[in-house]
Amino acid sequence: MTKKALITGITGQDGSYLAEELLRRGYEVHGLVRRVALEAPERRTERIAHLLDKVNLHPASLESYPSIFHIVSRYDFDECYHLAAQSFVAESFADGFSTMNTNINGTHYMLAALRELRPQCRFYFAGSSEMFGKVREVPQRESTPFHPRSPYGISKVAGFDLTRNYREAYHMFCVSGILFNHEGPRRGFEFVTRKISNTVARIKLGLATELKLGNLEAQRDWGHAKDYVIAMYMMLQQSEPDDYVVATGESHSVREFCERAFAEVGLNYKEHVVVDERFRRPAEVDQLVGDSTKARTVLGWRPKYTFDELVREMVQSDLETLSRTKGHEVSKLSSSP
Ligand code: G4F
Repeated sequence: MTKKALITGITGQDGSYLAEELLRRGYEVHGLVRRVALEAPERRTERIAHLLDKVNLHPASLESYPSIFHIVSRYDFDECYHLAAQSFVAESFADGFSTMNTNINGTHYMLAALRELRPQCRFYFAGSSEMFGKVREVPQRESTPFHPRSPYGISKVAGFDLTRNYREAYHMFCVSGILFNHEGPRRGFEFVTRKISNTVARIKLGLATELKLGNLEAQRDWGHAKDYVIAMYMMLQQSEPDDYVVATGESHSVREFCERAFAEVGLNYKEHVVVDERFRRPAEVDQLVGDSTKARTVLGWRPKYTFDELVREMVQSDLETLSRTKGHEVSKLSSSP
């Protein structure tokens, strides 16, 4: 029988790659989206524009239990991937209350609705390496204690604890993926990798001259989102529910990311990157690097993309998109009277 999956956050980077992966595997894919997304689909469902006739979108809000309950009551879901969240760490410092509300209550609502209506549905929670925060050991693995450093990180620890509690208390198949940073050409512009790749392309095309960044020394374990959604799927196919770290095991600084991205188009980052204190955070997570031995041995997961391939794909993709737009603008200008 065709399996039914529900993805919250289907319009985001991970949701769009996951929807593609599940459709490829023959799933009936449902997505929970905010009503505004359905009202302005050309902008808000951009990442899944090519899938719109293949997926079923349902309006609901993570802040409203009745709206979630209603969707869950209508379909007999086999799997639920809960990816929706306020996921920008800097924004969580600006408005910690909204981040906590959406991320903690939203997760609790999903779990409570599933427990009530679909206790057999397998549940994936998008945990984060931000939960390790001020890291207690290097590299970080499943047993590393959490020490979150932002309202976002705190909300993810709460979501992780809720997920484990539903597993232990109600014997539901609930798992958390502790995913380290995962990027790609569909990444939002507010995150550092996309900010860099996009600005590099703009500088190359003469549309900008400088790139303003905060902490250049922060180190992250950057993988490709396409590889990471496969790990999510694998976690829900196991015989027993468990939590897994998903990471490449390689760490690079923001500075190194800049160096590689500018080099990709033959430029020197030192001539364009400017440190702007406004982009520093009140509390920083200095170094993240994951040990994904458990995911590699138990799930058989491993990343395909290297760091260089990731940076290249992001820069080239932005260059192509912007060149097309720029070409379009130039031809519009030359054809105007
Ligand atoms: O790209 P970022 O904003 O990602 P961050 O904070 O590591 O969080 C991302 O990964 C987590 C997984 O570990 C997710 F849970 C989370 O939802 C999100 O996807 O920042 C990366 C680093 C930080 O140290 C930041 O301080 O880059 C540094 N940075 C330096 N200048 C900057 C900038 N970050 C941003 N966004 N913008 C800057 O101008």
